[in-house]
Amino acid sequence: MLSRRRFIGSSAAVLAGAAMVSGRAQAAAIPEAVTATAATTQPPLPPAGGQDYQPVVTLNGWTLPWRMNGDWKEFHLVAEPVVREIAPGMKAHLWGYNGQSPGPTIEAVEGDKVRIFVTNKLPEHTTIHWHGMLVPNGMDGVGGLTQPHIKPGKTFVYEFVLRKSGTFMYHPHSDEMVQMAMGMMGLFIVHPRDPSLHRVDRDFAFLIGAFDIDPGSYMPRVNTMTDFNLWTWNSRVFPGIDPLVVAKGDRVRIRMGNLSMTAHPIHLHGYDFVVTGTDGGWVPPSARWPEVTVDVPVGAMRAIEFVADVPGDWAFHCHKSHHTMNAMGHAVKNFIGVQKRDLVRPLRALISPDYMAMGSAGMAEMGAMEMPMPDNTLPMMTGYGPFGPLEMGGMFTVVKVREGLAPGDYKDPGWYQHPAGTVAYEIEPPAAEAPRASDRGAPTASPKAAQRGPRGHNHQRH
Ligand SMILES: [Cu+2]
Repeated sequence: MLSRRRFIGSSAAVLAGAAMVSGRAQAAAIPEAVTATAATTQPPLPPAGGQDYQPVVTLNGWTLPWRMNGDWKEFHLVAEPVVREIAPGMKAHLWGYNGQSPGPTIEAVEGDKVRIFVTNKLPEHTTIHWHGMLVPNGMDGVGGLTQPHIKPGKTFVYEFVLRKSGTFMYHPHSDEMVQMAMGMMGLFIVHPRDPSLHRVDRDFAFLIGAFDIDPGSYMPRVNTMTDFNLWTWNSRVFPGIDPLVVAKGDRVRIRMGNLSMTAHPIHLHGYDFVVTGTDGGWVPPSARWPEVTVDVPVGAMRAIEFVADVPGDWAFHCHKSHHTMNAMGHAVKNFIGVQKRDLVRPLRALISPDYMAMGSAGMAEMGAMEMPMPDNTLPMMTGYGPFGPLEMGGMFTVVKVREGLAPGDYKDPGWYQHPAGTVAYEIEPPAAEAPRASDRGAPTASPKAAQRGPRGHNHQRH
């Protein structure tokens, strides 16, 4: 999926030999920019050049290839308009880097000298700020404060030494509200120089974002402050977010960075985990405690770890229930208990022939319905599992823990096959009516229940 045209190999070799050439002269040979066109999770990029680390898997994303130039690792980011598939059935016209939003993940090692070329192909100026990283002030990327803005068509070079390992982000600090609302962000992972430190078997990473895109349209509203309608992980929503596939027994890390406008309490089923890192660095073991939900504040990263010792399809989602929904009108009234059936005909005459009487018993029916929708939009709640509709959207995916997966096998293994006798089941007849507080002293049956017979009136409904 990567259109990886070859780097300018000859000039790299020549420059590597010319050790006396100054940084600025070396920088004149810009590495070619590698781009991605698809939103599928790419296999991790194994370490090269004698370095050892467990490479990250960027959910629905990819890692940016680099080249050595002397003792510098060189990367090339291109800020540009992109088309991102948010989920099958919807594409958004965003701004990003190297063909996608978010941009490619940059991966390097503590102590590395990195040189990052940033070419601006946007219609307005931009910069890149290296969030959480310890850089010289003039490399901090704050347009107007630490550097001039990068004008359209121009290329700037950032050079710094990676002073600590951890999970970081990059994003513009230039017309920031607009450029982040348009999807400009990326991950920057720095692995420890000692490969035995903080080692895990599978290491996943994604960025948390939000867009406000009217159904039937393609561009985010960039002035929206709170009322977003697409809650995204790496600019994807359920059912477009790939599963996190892990082998039973693996030590798993999931790194999450939040560049949206609100906090996200991210919840994992089936396990407790510890927060092992923030964008400030690694959390000392003595300061970790077990959790099942971690709130990821705005402008922050959290890395969680657990040992995947229980196979299954474990839900993994934001716990704000509106954030596991796709585009919806917030003016929808609560019709629970209202019998709309008799009103459908007059309402269809009044509103639209497509009007459907919905919501009298809740909104679950929306998870399975087929209603005419505008082009380029997604159902509010959608997706099917082995037992029926999932009624989810937005920030939801599944951690799939399986026995016997080979290291590096991230292929979707399909739905979990539950061992016999381990799935919640229906019984017949229904349980007896519970005693009420008003029955104090007579807990066996109220006089009313006695009139209905031993099974209670619930049975009549079957
Ligand atoms: Cu959320």
